Amino acid sequence: MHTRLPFTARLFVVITLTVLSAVHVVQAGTNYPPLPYTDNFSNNSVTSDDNSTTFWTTVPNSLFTPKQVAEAGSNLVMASNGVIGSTLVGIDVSSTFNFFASPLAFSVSGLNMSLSTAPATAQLFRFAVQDSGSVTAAADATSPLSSGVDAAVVIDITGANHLTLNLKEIGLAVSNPLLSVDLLSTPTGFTLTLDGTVATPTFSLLVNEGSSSQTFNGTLPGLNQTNWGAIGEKGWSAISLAGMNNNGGTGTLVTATVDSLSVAAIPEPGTVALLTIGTLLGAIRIKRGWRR
Ligand SMILES: [Ca+2]
Ligand SMILES: [Ca+2]
Repeated sequence: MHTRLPFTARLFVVITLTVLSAVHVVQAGTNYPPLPYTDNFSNNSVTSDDNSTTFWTTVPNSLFTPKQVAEAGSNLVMASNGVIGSTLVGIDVSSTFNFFASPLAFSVSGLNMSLSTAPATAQLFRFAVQDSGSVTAAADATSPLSSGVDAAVVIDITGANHLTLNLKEIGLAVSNPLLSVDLLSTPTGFTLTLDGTVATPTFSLLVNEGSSSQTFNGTLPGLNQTNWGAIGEKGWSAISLAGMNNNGGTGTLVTATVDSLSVAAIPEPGTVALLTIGTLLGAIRIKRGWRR
């Protein structure tokens, strides 16, 4: 036999469910931003992007001098005297940052650590594409795989021009680092292209070094969308950027500045082929026109 709950009890249930669903909405990822996306860090507010959308947060949430995450002169400035570092990270994951749905190119320009007082080997800039927001990709500078998020592709660049790429995903054993190289000269930025649309996901990393550049290609073996992020948000990502002082000594500071961050979808090969054919046909027409 069913007993009907008193009105106050039913009201309580309805209110509880409403609150719970509201909490769920708050925690859900975002469909912002549309691609291509660029933040030039030029509005003097670290938590809002150039579109005046509150998109970023910092880790630690409250920063005390000398730690800082700030915007100055249209640059993102991250300073830290410790291994935990100073991080700028997306508040939550974005559905448009899903490299399992379409290959994506993540670009950082204007990277500069020359203002650091820590030794070059202790200077660390960390960039990550990760499966949750408001947390670091990894807990500290000493290990790109320690705690932090469950899944991430992490790029570490030191002031001594050493670059590593690490992959972590819950339940996945990876032979990290997947890439470890001494760059030819000081990097000024890079474009990391991730493609999770293929059976074995791939990365391509173009590193700009002033007048020259280097490209590195590889695979992300075992990386799987089903292990990337929460239910209903599989494959959605947040981005983090951090300046870290990897045991540079008391009183020394790492200052990493970045001019801009952008994310763009890579056209499918078919689209590229069509565009190329279109360009060729156009060129042929122009040439014929000249002959007349
Ligand atoms: Ca800028
Ligand atoms: Ca801003």
